Amino acid sequence: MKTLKKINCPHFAIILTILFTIACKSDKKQDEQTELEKKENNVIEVITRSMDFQTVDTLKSGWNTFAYKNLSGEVHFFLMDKLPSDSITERDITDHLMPPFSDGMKYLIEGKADSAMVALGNIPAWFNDVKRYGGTGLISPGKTAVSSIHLTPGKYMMECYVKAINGEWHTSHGMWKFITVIDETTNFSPVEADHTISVSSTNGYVFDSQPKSGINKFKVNFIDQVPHEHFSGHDVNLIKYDTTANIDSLVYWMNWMNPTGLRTPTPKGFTFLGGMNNCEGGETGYFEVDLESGNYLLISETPKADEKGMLKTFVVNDN
Ligand SMILES: [Cu+2]
Repeated sequence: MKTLKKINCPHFAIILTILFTIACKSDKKQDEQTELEKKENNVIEVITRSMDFQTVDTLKSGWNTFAYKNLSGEVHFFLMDKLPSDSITERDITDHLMPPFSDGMKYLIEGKADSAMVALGNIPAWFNDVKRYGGTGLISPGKTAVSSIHLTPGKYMMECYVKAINGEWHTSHGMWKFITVIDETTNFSPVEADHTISVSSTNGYVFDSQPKSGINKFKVNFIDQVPHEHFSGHDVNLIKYDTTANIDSLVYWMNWMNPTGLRTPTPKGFTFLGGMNNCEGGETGYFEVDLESGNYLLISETPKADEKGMLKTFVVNDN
C-alpha cells in the first residue's frame, strides 16, 4: 500500500520526467563521445547505396580507419589505388583505363581468351605504376567492414571491381572516385591486434590463431606482393559459411577472370565480412570483425587460392 501511495504521489510524474531527461542527456553525451572517439581515431565513413562511394574527397596521410557500410543489394569492397601522377584525369580513367578492362571481360565471358588478352593489352602503361594501399575485403549487403590502412600523400582512386549481374564491372557503373591524401598526418596508430596473418606468394597465409566470439582485430602483414594469373595481387577476405556452402564454388568465384567469377550473385551459403585488400610487399593493414559462433574462412581474391595456401578455415565457438 505504501508503494502504491508513493506512485500516486503527484510529484512522481515530475521525478520520472527529471530522471528521463537525465537518462536522455547521458545517452546524448555517450553518442557525442562516440562521435568524438570516431573523429580522434580518424574513422572515415564510406557508404554504398547503389553503385557509389559516398565519402570524403580529402584524407590526411598516415593511419586512417574506414567504416564501410554496404547499404546496397550486392557485395562490394573498396581498394585504394595510388596513382603514379596527380595529373591523371577522369577521362584517363573512363576513356582509356576502363574500356580495355570492359572489352577484355566481355571477351572472357564469350570464351574468346585470345581477343581478351589483346583488349587487356591496351591498358595504359601508367597503370603498371599504380601502388595498392589496401582497403576492405568483400562485404555483404547490410554489413559494415572496418579496416585501417596507412596512406602516403598523393592522388588515389577508390574503386570496386566486383562485377554486376550482367558481367559489367562496378567501376563502369560508377563505383570509383578520386581521393586526395594531403601532407598533414593523422595522430592515430592502430591498436594491437588479437591475431596476425602473414601473406606471401611463397607460403600463402600463415595464421595459427584462434578467433573467439566478439570483436577480433586482425593484423595483415604483406610479406610480398606479386601479380597472379589475374594480373592482380593477393589479399585477405573473412567470410562466414553455412552448411549449404560449397567452398570449391567460392574458390572459382574469387577469380575475376572466370565468366561468373567475382560477379553477382555470390555463391550461396557465404556471408562476406570484410578483410584487407591488396597492399604492397612489406606493408601492413588491419581489420576488425565482430564474430558470432560458426564456421569461417579466410581467402584471397586470387585464382587457385586453395592451391596457393591462401584459404584457411576456422571455427568460432560460444565463449
Ligand atoms: Cu562494387
